[in-house]
Amino acid sequence: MVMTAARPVVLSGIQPSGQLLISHYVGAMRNWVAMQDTHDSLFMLVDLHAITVPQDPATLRARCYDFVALYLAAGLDAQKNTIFAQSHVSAHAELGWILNCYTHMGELERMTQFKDKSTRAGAVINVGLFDYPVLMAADILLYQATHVPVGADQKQHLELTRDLAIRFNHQYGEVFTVPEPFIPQTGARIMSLQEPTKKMSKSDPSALSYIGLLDTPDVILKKFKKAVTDSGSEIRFDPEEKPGVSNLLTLLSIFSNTEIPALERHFEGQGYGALKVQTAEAVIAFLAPIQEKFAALRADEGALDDILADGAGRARARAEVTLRRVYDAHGFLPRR
Ligand code: ATP
Ligand code: LTN
Repeated sequence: MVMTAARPVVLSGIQPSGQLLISHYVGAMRNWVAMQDTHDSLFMLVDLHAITVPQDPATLRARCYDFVALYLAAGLDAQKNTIFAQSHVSAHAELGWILNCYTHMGELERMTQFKDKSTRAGAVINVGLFDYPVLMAADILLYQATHVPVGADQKQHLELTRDLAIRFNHQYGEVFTVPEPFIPQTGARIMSLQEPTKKMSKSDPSALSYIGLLDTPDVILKKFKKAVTDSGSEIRFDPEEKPGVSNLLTLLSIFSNTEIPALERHFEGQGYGALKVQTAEAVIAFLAPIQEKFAALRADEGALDDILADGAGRARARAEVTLRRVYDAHGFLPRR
């Protein structure tokens, strides 16, 4: 029998609480695609997390199909990866409950995402929003993930996941793998096009602040043309002094696959207008084939359901193994 070394396990997900944006692609999905050949990988539609803020059921359902089709269109292969919906695997909610019993209130009170979301004007603060990072820890620990590819904003949640795993293992032995964040060197925090000191985000009330993966070329060009830039006229990468220009340079660098110093030389003597138009053109060209594939995939919801059913079956089998060990560690009676 040939023994093959176990591949590192990668797991990540995005909440279908708004459109998928170029920032999600750059901060997270790009790495998912890059890791699928070398890692044992699971990618989720994090629908249980999405309802920590109010969602309209019909919109959520449609958006979930959009997400799966976009995951595939962006390059994830349903054969190589386990692609599934979090709500299809009940072990997530079950382990989330268990981990609640090991999480301190103060640890959750410190979370910047909770502080941001709970202090927004008109925010309804439910317990789920507070508890969000514990469910995320359950998502990761259930599969013994070694690497979690996310943007910089998720680092604090991953630190909590690691702390919970270490705390649990200390009490019960080596039940969980302690995961590492996998955060890109460039593009880990893409900024809003309207307020370049804030991160680009799908829940931003201004659609001008973000670019959706499904935005049309006209809309993309319009949004980049309206992007807020900085005082002065020089095109130079300097996130402190020139956050708007630096954000555009980061995007252009990633979507045109050109180093930033080369871009700075290219734009010598040119104005902000040229930078905006060329960034828009690079994004439009990059998204065109993804949007074309998306249209074909999205048209067949039955096929997308099949992919999710297959993914959930595989995920469930793996998650159950961890959950049984956790229940057993507590002295719960065996299920016959
Ligand atoms: P919401 O506004 O609903 O909180 P969001 O737009 O901030 O959502 P998330 O669903 O929290 O996005 O994030 C999905 C993934 O994309 C995570 O890995 C996250 O780190 C990454 N990500 C989110 N925003 C950015 C950003 N501005 N730049 C880079 N990566 C990002
Ligand atoms: N909190 C993450 C979404 C998320 C996630 C996960 C990411 C939920 N569970 C597990 C990685 C691994 C966010 O992006 N807002």
